[in-house]
Amino acid sequence: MRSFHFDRKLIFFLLAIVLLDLSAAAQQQERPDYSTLFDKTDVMIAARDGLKLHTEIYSPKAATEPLPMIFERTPYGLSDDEKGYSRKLSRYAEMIPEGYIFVFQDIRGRYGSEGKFVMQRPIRDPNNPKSIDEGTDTYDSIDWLVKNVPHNNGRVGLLGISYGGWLTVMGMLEPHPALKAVSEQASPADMFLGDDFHHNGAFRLSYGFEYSTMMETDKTNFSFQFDRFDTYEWYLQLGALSNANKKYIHGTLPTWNDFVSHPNYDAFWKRQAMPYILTRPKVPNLNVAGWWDQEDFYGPVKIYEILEKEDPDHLNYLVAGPWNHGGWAHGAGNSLGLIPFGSDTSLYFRRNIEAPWFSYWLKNKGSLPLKEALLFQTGSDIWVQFDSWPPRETKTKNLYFREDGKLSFDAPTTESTEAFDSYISDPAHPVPYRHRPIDMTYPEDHPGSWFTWLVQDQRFVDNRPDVLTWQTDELKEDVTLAGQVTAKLFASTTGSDADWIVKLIDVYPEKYPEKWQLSGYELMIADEVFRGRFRNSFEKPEAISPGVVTPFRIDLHTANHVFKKGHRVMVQVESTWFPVIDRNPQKFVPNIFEAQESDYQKATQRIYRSKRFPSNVEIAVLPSAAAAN
Ligand code: PG9
Repeated sequence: MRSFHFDRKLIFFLLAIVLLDLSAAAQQQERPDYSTLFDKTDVMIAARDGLKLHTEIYSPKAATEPLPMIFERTPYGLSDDEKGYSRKLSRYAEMIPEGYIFVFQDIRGRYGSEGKFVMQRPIRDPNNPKSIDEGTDTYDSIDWLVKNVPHNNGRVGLLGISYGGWLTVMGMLEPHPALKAVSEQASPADMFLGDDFHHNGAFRLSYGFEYSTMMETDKTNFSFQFDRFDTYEWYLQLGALSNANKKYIHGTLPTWNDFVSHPNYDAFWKRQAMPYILTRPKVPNLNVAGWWDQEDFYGPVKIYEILEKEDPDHLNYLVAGPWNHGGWAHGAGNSLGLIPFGSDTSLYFRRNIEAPWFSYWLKNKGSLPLKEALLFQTGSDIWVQFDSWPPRETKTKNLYFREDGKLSFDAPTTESTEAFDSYISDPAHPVPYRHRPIDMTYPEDHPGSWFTWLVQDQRFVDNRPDVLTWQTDELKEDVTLAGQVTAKLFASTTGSDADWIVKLIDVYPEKYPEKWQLSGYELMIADEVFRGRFRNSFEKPEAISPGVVTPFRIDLHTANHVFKKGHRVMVQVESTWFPVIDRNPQKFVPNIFEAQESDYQKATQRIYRSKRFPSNVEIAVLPSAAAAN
């Protein structure tokens, strides 16, 4: 293991920009000398328990009036450049000209701040006046800032991405009166059901292992030293999950130990899950999500949904764009991987949404940049305003799995209950989730394919016998998906537990002159894994009865996408997605983290497609008139 005394995520962004987005790279190279624009003050702010938090304050030299403060808290370091100015300033290029005081802070136990880091520190006991949490640290810091930073106008905006987004939510639960606007961006909402550590109870192995190693080995980011480039091989050789502690981490990582001790959706997961924490919004909040966010897409959409339930003052808003995790914060955003979007979507967001959002609430300037929900529609590459998300005027349609690999809006008519497609799922040869070699999640020296795996061409698994595919004929007209996608499988296994991975895919025409490389491309629009043991309850897993046709309902979340005329719609089903998802032993054991090598077994999976067992993917479709608006 080796230490990195910089913000790896920020460094990734710089690398990614160079390789993926040349115009943004040019911008990056022209990064201004921030020491000519800002005076920097380094302070240690005391929280209510006396513990001190390292904080950097950047005040514009040219200020002519009191200014609001933009506050960002992070566990990843402030990443100062050679002049001691935080590289975080570059992220605010579109807001800097408007005049803000920028404040960046290391959270408790990370980098320059005192104390002990606790992964997603639980909310304090409100009956104990001495208790602290990230919310009180935010409150105490804002209190100090408004009283002590010269020439501030008494208003604070709080934002952050991912862990920073989660910190933003913590800061808005009991907001300081000076907190006037926030933007939660890609915050996780539920680490058991849909964000970084598990999806529907299935463990995100590579992410869980590499992230807890990175965060809990030292105060600064650590990087696990793999002995090979292709981590698919490494995780396969790791074998049963119990080997991680035995061979490598020896019980030293609290988060890993929590994974092992809490294999089900128990109080540990619920106490940090947003449905159990959030009530009504108390400050204006702009939720931001990326359609191809490889870490936390579930989170911001869920947070928006929860806050929307009771929002009488209309404080809750949503933006979603064609981005990966945090992709809106850097670069132009005119493409992701090979997929072009026809315009600079990230720049558009920063200039036309994010900057006006804060300017409106913190400076009383301009008007609100969105009415309710502003979502980029992929496939047609346009921004669409919605007055609710998901929209109310959709109809559900079902894409049924049919014989000979056909996918159809017409339900199967066959009476035979024996109509099914089948494959053998072998934990010794799991299906890779992105094409190999699978480099580590956050590589040090190159951007890595973690950041774009959700847009990788799914043809890389076409030749696998353990991946089933159904697809429609060429569409005769556009199909506009706007809202919920749900897979309804009728499946059986010869094992007593099974994972089901379902992908909804847009298949480009075989000849695609607009961009030849995209001819026949298979682009994932929605995807998810479901761990079969949780089909009746995430709290109490149950074995699957071998050989019995069993229904599984899998939430593939929402999407806003046009399957264009001439494209096809495809669904793929498989039972492994390795190593982002750990291998299900396929034999029911009480705790998969304690499974033995011998518990992992092959299983024959059947996906049924008869009148009685009509496996399908249900999509919310906008009628054509509404779609055209
Ligand atoms: N996805 C990261 C994370 C957030 C919260 C908890 C754990 C991991 C991140 O990008 O910060």
